[in-house]
Amino acid sequence: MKKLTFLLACLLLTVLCQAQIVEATTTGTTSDPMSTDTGSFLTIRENAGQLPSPIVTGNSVELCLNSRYSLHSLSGTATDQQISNIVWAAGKAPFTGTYRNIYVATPTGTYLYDPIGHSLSWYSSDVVSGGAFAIRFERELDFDAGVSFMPALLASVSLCQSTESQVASCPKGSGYLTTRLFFGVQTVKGLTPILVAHSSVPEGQPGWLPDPCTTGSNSIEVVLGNLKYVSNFAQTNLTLQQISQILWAGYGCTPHTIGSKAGLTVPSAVANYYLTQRIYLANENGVYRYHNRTSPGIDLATRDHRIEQIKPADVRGSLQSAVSGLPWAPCYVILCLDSSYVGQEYAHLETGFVASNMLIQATAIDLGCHFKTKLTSGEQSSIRAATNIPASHIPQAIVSIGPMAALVSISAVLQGDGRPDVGWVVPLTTKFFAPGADVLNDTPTYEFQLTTTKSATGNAAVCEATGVAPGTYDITALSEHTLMNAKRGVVISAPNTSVDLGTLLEGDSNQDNIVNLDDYAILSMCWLVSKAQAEYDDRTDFDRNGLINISDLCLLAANWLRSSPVEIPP
Ligand SMILES: [Ca+2]
Ligand SMILES: [Ca+2]
Repeated sequence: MKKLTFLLACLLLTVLCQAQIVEATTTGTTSDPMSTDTGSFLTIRENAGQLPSPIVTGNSVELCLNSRYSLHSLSGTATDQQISNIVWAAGKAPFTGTYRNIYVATPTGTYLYDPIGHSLSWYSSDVVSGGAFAIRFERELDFDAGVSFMPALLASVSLCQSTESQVASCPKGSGYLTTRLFFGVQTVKGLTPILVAHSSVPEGQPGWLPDPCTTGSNSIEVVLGNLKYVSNFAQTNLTLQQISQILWAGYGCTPHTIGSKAGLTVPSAVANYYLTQRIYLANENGVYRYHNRTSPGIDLATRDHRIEQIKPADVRGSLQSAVSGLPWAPCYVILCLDSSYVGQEYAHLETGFVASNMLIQATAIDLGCHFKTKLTSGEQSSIRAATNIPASHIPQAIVSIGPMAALVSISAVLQGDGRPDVGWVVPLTTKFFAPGADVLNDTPTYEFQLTTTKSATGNAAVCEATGVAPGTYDITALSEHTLMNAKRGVVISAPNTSVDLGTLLEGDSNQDNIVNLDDYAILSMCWLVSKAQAEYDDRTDFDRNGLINISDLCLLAANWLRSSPVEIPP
């Protein structure tokens, strides 16, 4: 059953947004957030377990992160809509182990959640105790449960409309069958954009991080519905603002307090904060330790937001080659646990919380994210050796972050009615420039030496360019003995974009960017010569049919005095 569920869940990952998000009312708020319908669980069962579609609250990822906190005494009754949004979010987390089953314990019994159908099915007569409902996870990795907890927690925060009778939460339950995430419906603190994670380092000084954003223009349900869990990244380094945002989302300070301790974007069992000083970042400038407490960095009553360089060298290549399955990325975050906490369930859960928040935040600011878990002891040693991370800090996961790379499908029409099938297999030089480029002289951002094939429709030569950072480009295409086409202001977005680069004009035998008498001279030297003959010059066999004849002359004549770049309209 677990395997079947896992297979079904894997299918889910290939189908985006099976459970359609529906827009809330025009005010952008929940449709019935104050429902006092005490028969909600009966409604679920009578409707064969189908949950209502999740609603869009309009609250941003950053606002929810900043407002999250745990309430430990939980009570109340949840509506179907509240359960729907929260369990739907849990089901959106990417898998990091071999299986994951999500259960919902309610006052009437425990149900198995089906993320594909967004429905609950009867599982057992175990009822929730100490809250309105609870989510239970069966999984291979504690890290994986942490990854799935966090979207549910943030979705619950986002359901807040007032400070009364809203969803509150607390992860707990070690020693039970599985770790559980409890929810109540009661008085909460509400949403707050007040930023408390300021850097103690003066602006511009080493270690300074700019203030992260706590508002954002996204809606968290939209972000969760389309998490950018990817492994292809563009080779574009992150800005310090992006790094600041990711680190804050993962383990940054928020306004709430737990006793004398300052709270974070993630919950922590008994406010232990297992990852304090255990989060490292590797980018093009070196390796850094993240600090969310003021120097020396261990006083949990303090708040900070800064990085400390521990190695001034780019170790990304070393990491990527040392760790199996680690994608190339412009930025790696290495989540470590103290050796004394390795194997401790809550510590591993917390590692998953941090990774999950980074994924959610990355998605919200249009970056992709990937998790590498199950590091071998050899890989852990290699990571420490490459980074200068202390020996007692044991790497548990690497979070890869960067702009998503796009695969660009390029098509171009080739001239010549008599062109044989093999004549559609041609070399194609494609360049991507910053908009407004002098495409004959400027240095491109990307250059690809590609070979085309004949399209399925038979009327174009097609090829693919990979690893392009999303953005707007001027794109050129050039083949042997053609002029160069240029298409301006092409918007490339991940994961896939198709670009039609028009018809490549034949006739530029000598590749001097104009079709003129010099090209005609080359053609005339081998007039009516075929491929078997010594005089054959493939530079002037424009239609690639193995014979230089009237067809080639007509192409040259048709493009007479045309020159590169040939501007292709958008
Ligand atoms: Ca020429
Ligand atoms: Ca020919």
